[in-house]
Amino acid sequence: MSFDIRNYLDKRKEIVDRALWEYLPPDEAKTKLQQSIVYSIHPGGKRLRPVLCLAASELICGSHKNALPAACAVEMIHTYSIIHDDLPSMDDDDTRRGKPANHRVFGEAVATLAGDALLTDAFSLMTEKLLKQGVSPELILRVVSVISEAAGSKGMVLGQAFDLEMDEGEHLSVNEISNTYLMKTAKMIEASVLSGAMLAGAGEEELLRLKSYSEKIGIAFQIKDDILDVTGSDDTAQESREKAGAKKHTYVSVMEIQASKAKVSELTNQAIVELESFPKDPNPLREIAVWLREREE
Ligand code: GRG
Repeated sequence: MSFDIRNYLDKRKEIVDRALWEYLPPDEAKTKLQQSIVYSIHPGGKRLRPVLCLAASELICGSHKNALPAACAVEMIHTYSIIHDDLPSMDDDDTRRGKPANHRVFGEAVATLAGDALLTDAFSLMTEKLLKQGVSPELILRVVSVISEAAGSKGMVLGQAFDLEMDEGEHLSVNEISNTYLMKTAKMIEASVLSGAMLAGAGEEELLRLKSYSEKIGIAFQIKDDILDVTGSDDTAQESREKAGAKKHTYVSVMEIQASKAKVSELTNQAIVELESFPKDPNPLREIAVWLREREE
């Protein structure tokens, strides 16, 4: 019987949603800051990063129990990044996920603080839960190190700084654009997969393969995002076309659509090859890579 990826994604998303609801309960959000946090964390989006974290853990040990706090942490960091990304000093977006952007509802100062809080609380919540679950402090430190490095000035934040240069119309080569995507998007995807695998007891060889898998799907995911911005018919795609105008360099503006689609396929195939040594069949990480290549939103 074929693997039902939609059902798999929905079930894992539900688990993440429930855990985030418990970590950040909306009915306890009394202050403006707390309301701003829950506004962006619930109901959230695809929950791709936490689902990858759970899937990587299941691939290694058959369970996602220890990975769940890390899954919530990467989603909280992702949520911080999109709140800040929408700010007037960054992309200056009015909407996110079909509703007004956080700063449009709570103001710029509170939105900035909500992002700051989500980034910091991600680590305190994760370490507290993992310690309670009996995970060793050494392993927790290793996971903190992987996630913080991916989020910070050598990862996502650096990628955002490169992205601002792309916004200014500075001409970048295709390699520079790919490197921006690696930093801005793939590094957090990589940290999601690696943290899940580490908490499941993966060995060094397995981690190397998963690192390569996630860098490839991460870059492919961002190129696919560019493609959907050009071909998509929803409001977000239209808004992003209008905002980018002719100025912003993206993979698609430099390489054109067909070559960009070919690159997404090539990276997806290479990512899947990295999974060959994992005996599990069906392998949800493989199915997620295919789903990301085929997605229409
Ligand atoms: C420190 C002020 C300050 C800003 C930093 C780090 C940062 C802002 C922004 C990161 C850039 C960023 C948002 C990268 C991710 C790009 C991306 C593909 C976002 C959309 O991810 P999806 O499709 O979103 O997974 P959903 O809505 O499904 O969660």
